[in-house]
Amino acid sequence: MACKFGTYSFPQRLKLLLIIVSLGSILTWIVTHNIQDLVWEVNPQPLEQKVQRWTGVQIVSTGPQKPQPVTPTPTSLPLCAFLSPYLRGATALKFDAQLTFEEVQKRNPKVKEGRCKPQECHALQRVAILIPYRNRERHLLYLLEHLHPFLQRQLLDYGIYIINQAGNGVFNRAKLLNVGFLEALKEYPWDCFIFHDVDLVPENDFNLYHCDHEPKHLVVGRNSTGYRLRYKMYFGGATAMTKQQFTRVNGFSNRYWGWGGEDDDLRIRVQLQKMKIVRPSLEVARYTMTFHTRDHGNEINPERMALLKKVPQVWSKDGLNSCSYKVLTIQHKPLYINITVDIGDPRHNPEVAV
Ligand code: UD2
Ligand code: MN
Repeated sequence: MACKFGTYSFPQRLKLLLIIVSLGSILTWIVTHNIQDLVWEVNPQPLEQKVQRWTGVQIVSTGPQKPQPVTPTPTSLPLCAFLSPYLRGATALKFDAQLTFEEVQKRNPKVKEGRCKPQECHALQRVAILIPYRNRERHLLYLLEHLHPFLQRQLLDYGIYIINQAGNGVFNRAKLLNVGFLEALKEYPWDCFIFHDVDLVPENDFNLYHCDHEPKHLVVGRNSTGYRLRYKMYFGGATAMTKQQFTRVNGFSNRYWGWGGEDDDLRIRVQLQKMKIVRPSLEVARYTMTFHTRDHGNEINPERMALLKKVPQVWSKDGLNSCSYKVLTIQHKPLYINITVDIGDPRHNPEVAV
């Protein structure tokens, strides 16, 4: 029997209309939202379960997982997926001796003045990569070559900062990173900071350059140490901390001039605040360190063991709140932001007197 709309009574027609309108709104809602993200927001799964489910790669972390800090969502774009669909996993790294900065620029047309963000979705975090630097041009080129595509595949809103120590005085990696943190925040409200050596190239893009609910150590293994963790409490090379986590520990100490100790000092600060260090699994947290010998001006710091003993007494007076420096130039180059800074020297430095 044919069913004509005209044969229904007025209340029946009204009911039918209501049902059609509700079904329509449900359909529109489903189409306009990224279901995967909604599932993640409402019912956050541990990272290791998500990675395993999507890729079969297992991530083990030493601490419990919680949802990431998320930047405010504009209405026009959906949130990016926590695990981007563009990730490739382990990649064989090649270092081409003929490579130039211009070539890397050509391969990364979306990068402008060292920054890039996804156009299709709203990034989960705003991430500043801070690289302490002096006179390592080739290492910088290789890092940029690999890091720009890596970070774009992870769908991050990111910027790469080089904090270049002016002059030939003793190198101070930690103080440069404090300067990078303070200066980068003057430009943009970054959520997350990655403190990154210039010579370490990540081999697997499942090593997410996101910050976690606890400070995260990104380098579990590297080629030069047979891909083994150097020691249980090791916190060097590349670490990720939110703005809040880094501020809570008062940043790095400014007092480590020359090689060594500053990474252990930061770890002690983290422990004093009862924070835990989390790490991705060895399978993904792998790096290639481009070969180098010890640089002039970065000789082993003989004071480092004595300094490490004093961390509980001095951390609150020595750090971000006592970091004195003079910015000489800030250049927005195509592939990175270069901050050249005079950080003084160990003899004429107020921090030393703590
Ligand atoms: C280890 C740590 C590093 C740091 C250092 C001790 C790893 C993978 N790395 O690195 O995080 O704790 O020991 O201070 O464990 N740099 C320059 N120019 C210089 C000197 C240093 O750019 O003249 C920068 C550069 O970013 C370099 C970083 O400082 O990667 C660390 O110096 P390094 O590479 O000489 O020390 P390394 O490999 O022993
Ligand atoms: Mn190195």
